[in-house]
Amino acid sequence: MGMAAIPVLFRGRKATTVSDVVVATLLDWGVDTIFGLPGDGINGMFEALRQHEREIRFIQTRHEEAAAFMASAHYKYTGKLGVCIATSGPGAIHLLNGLYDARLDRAGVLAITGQTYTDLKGTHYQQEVNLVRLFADVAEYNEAIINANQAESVTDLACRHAFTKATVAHINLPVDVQDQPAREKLSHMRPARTITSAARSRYITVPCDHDLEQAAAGLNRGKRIAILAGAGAVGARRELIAVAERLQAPVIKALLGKAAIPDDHPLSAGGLGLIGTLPSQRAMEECDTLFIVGSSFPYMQFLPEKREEVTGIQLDLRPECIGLRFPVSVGLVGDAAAALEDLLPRLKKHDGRFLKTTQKRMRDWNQLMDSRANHMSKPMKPQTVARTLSELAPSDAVVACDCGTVTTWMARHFMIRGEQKWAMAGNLATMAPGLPYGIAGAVAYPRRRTIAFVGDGAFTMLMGEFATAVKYNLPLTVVLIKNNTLGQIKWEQMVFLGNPEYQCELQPIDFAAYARACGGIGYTVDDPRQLRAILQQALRSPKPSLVECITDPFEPPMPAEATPKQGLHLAESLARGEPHRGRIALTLFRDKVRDFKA
Ligand SMILES: Cc1ncc(C[n+]2csc(CCOP(=O)(O)OP(=O)(O)O)c2C)c(N)n1
Ligand SMILES: [Mg+2]
Repeated sequence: MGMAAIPVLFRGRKATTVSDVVVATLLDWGVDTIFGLPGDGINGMFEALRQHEREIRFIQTRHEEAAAFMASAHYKYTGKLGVCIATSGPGAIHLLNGLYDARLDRAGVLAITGQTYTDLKGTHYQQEVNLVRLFADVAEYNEAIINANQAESVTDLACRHAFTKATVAHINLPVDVQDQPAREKLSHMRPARTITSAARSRYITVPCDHDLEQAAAGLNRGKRIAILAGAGAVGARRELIAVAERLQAPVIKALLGKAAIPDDHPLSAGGLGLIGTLPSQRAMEECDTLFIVGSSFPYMQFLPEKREEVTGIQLDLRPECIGLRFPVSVGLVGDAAAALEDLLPRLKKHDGRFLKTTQKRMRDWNQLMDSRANHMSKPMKPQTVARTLSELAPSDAVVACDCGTVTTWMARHFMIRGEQKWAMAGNLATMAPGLPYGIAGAVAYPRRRTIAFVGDGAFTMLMGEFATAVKYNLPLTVVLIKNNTLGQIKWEQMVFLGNPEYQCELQPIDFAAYARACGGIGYTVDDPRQLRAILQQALRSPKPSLVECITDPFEPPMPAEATPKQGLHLAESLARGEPHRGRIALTLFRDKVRDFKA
């Protein structure tokens, strides 16, 4: 195929095949990194990528799911389009979980997949899966390229959708089409050819004056204002602080908004929800005005209960999200930084009583958290690991967190400061992205240290990617909480349902030895007195490192304020034959005694 093809000049580059056209179009969109794994359904594209290897860095993963997570994280950390590529059938199927993560958290990702030969399609040929149908739910733009003349426009539009709408786009290329000459005879007379371009516009959405006035009036009437900041507020730290300062409003952070303002900032009331702080919960209960900035925080039971008595005001980039979780009287549609800047001069300085109350509670809360994290006895507490890591992490560290009890420990005990970046799979809340996110962070920021905080269950799902980190010699440290259990679910079975745990125990793995087997550096620590020195070493390691932290499996990730019903459920599960009831009762009792002291 394609031997007789003569290169054509395409956007200033030589293109011989359709694959060259696709790659040249990606370059035009500023794509410099691509994550994936080859296969016989996508080899034409790989030849084009090989020819452009100096312009696009290829990161070869061990599993396509990881490639999709990396593309998602690439967008989350850098704001640049993430691209992943996989072969037809199985490779493409593997991408799906990572693509759903991107879709749910609004990360701009393009997925490129292969397909069987056009003349065999529909004949039950090997690896034939209808990928356009399969991707229909996850990809907002979703097209097969079946004709050479489509390649440019479809690739342009896929990039445009993914990038400008922060969503998932998918293009699917049959094997034979990948190798076709870059230009075919036109199949129709007029118009000659659809012309698209990679021209990007730098536009900023700002709310209109009328809405800003309304919002300011509502906020100026408020006596006890709470701000809920989410992912949309992350790029607007300066503006958010200025507005919160003027309103004397505590800033409560949804987990995706953890880096919106530093955790040690006097305005911060920490996180919200099951993994949140008590002061933020109290502020939600007591506020008369709730200002939501860039968040669609899903757990509505943690938002003010007395909806009629609380004025809701919301700022979001997407008009369809206004009023999504809480009734609002004013919706500001726009970019958080620009809108907050426009809002500021219209706001009057508020009285600081409500903020002071929250700040006093935060001091108590932080003391309680310190007491939970400062344990020098064995078994080591997972909180101690998160807190010590927080103290040692460079102020420009790139941080990734997986899903599990590890999320609670990081949410509460890792204090974001300085220029640290923070990402995780928020809305999909899937296990396994921790390591791939860490890799994507380290690829994008080779001069910083990237830290992936993961559980033993989640890490095991995509642990092959540690070899990827070694292959590219990335400045990555994996901090692994080894409790030999699917901790989060164990506690949910007990505390939410009152059942004894079932199928949560994990067969232990020597993860430090595994890290070394991959060619990286592996440490094991079970003594909190050695933790600091080992973490320090790992964070400076010249090769990718993994610290396996053996921690207390009986440490419960309890909500800031457990309900009596949850206590009852736990008691029930113990009574109904929870295998570890003795240890659990003891741990809980110790926690209670400590809390009283604190
Ligand atoms: C792909 C996937 N499967 C299952 C779940 C349900 N789930 C959420 S957390 C969790 C346990 C995680 O265990 P581990 O990684 O060991 O972390 P730990 O909770 O022990 O800290 C499970 C099974 C999920 N969120 N995603
Ligand atoms: Mg675990």
